[in-house]
Amino acid sequence: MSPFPSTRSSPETRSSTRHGAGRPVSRWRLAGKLTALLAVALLPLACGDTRIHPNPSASTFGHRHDELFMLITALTGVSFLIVLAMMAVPIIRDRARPGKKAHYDHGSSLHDKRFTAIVSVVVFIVLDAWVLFVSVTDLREAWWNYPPADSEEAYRVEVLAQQWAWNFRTPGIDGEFGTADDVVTINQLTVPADRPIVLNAASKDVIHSFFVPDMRIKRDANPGSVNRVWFQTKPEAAGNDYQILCAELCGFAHYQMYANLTVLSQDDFADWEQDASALAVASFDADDTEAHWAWDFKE
Ligand SMILES: [Cu+2]
Repeated sequence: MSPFPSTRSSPETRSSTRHGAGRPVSRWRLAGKLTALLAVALLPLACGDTRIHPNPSASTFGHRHDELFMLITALTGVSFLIVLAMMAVPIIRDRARPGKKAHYDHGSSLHDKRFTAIVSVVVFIVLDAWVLFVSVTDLREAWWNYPPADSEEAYRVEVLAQQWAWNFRTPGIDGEFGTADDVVTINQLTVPADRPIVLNAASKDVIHSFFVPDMRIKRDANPGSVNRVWFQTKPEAAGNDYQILCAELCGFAHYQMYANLTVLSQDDFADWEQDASALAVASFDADDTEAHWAWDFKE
């Protein structure tokens, strides 16, 4: 028995062959419709419609994320078009026509094997290796390039996630965590512009994910461990507010788990920190153990 299906026409294929041979125009009509659909889908891109883009990056290294995203989109997009073209050629060239005899090929000739090997190697080197190289460079030079542990300039924040809110603790004027002047807030984080912001993220309950789309940062907040992430805003971000989201489906009210990030100019921030620390000291209650969460900051 041949492992291949019988090439004898069934009534169904006979009728479709007759249909295709008798009215070849219908395939062109189908191709026309598909092309029109593709054109409509790509129209916003051609018009430069910005609604499909996120906000421009407000952090100093966010553009690297956008460039990598565009690179991957371009590489996969071009590959997709090449594959489509390679499928379209035999579909059109070898379509059913009167007198056209089908040719069966197992694709196992030396030429076919060589072609497959070359395509595989090119795809691997051009797509995978290129994307890997850019990604690792970006990680080394930006996302993993944390400010030094003794950096005076870095502003440190402890982030404690819970179902379904973000708790923030900043060290206050004394620069020490776990003291009376710690500024503790819920769903509101205020930071200085154009200074490295180093965050420690942890969770009280389940896995959450600290996500600031406009800064192009995202880091899981896990129970039982502390994860670091950092960013630095551009100077022009001063005076703006940005969204902080949870990017991990963390339960019933996950969709409500968002906070506000306020970026102040360095002068405004100094005033704000002074006032906030004074308020924290005034309202400090040594017996309120629930409010005294803090950990040794992980540099
Ligand atoms: Cu969450």
